[in-house]
Amino acid sequence: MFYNLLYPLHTSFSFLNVFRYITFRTIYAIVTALVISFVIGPWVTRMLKNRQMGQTIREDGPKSHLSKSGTPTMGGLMILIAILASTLLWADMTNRYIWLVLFSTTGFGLIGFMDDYLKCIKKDPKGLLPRYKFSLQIGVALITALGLYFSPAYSTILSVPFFKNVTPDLGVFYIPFAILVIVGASNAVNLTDGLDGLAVGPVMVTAMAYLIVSYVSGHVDFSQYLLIPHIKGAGELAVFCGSILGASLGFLWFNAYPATIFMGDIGSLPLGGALGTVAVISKHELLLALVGGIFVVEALSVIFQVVSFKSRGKRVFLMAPIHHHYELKGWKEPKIVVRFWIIAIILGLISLSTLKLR
Ligand code: 57M
Repeated sequence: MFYNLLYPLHTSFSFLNVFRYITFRTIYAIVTALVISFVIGPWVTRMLKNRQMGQTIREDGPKSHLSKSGTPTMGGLMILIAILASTLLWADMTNRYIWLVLFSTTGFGLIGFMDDYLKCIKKDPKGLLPRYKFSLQIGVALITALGLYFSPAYSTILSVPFFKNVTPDLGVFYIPFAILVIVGASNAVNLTDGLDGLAVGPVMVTAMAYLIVSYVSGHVDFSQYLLIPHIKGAGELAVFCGSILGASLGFLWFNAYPATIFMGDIGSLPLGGALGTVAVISKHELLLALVGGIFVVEALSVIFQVVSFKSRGKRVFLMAPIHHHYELKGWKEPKIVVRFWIIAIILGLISLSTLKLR
């Protein structure tokens, strides 16, 4: 909004020219989202506590979690407010991709809210039934994918990490593929969100990586130099990724072990959906599986566990998702979380190297 309101005045006030730069606006989007999270964090926590939006802890999980009972959940509300406000302030609001990603983030946020509302306010332990949750997720992702598919000059060609000459064109099948990436990312982040700070750390690493990817994809010279697809207008997504980064960092202040707030589905579903949408728009869809490798491993651990238990009657892990396996092996929660972050950072660095290694 600042870009749309202030930049046009640069002919009279030359210092306003600075609003033209995506780098400048991205840095301030990070700072704005961070400050919003810090400022509203205590208020959101108090409000959720007063309304008794406390987490009920399952008895069959690791016993160390029982002491977390009553921790306010739905802290994702502060993440969402910070991301949306900061993006609205700093992004170019005439950019189509910004509206698409805001739509998908808000859509997944509403689905998460419905689930949390049923669980925490209506005290229905099942929450939103999986078939409804999944159908709504597919609906939001479908609208996002169609919005992209019908964007002018949008390409349905995939870029494959490490292989610049492998460029399959999915044509109309790009739509289900995009849905798979967006819905998959949303659910994988949700499954990862089971220890203090566990999901938000890799979310920040992924947002940082896509901040860089979308900036270079949207830049004519950088994209040509790196031989990556040039997506006109995708650079603005750096501002959005900056908002995710700032909002998540602010949330981590409260969610760090021992957490005083959990994000709930209202946080995990939109964060994953947003990252999936950015990956699709910036045409680095497959890279998400590498940079978000922690989310992939968490989701795969559940799939292997369920398939193995159903087919052989045996478990692969002591408990799935995999972070519970390490808890039951006796690792302390902060150790698991920090080690998963270290892996996420390494994966983030490897992912960025694929921009050059082709
Ligand atoms: C959400 N949510 C946490 C919190 C958070 C199919 C099955 C594998 C699904 C899976 C599941 O339900 N996953 C999705 C995981 C829950 O956290 C809440 O949920 C929000 C995210 N949606 O924001 O509001 C608990 O996680 C802990 N937590 C923290 N710190 C945080 O910052 O400590 C969360 C955030 C919280 C808190 O204890 O209560 C969750 O784990 O429920 N189900 C499971 O993960 C269950 N696994 C399982 O049943 N495995 C089976 C099969 C089906 C694969 C097996 O291995 O045999 C475990 N979940 C729990 N207890 N709680 C089982 C035991």
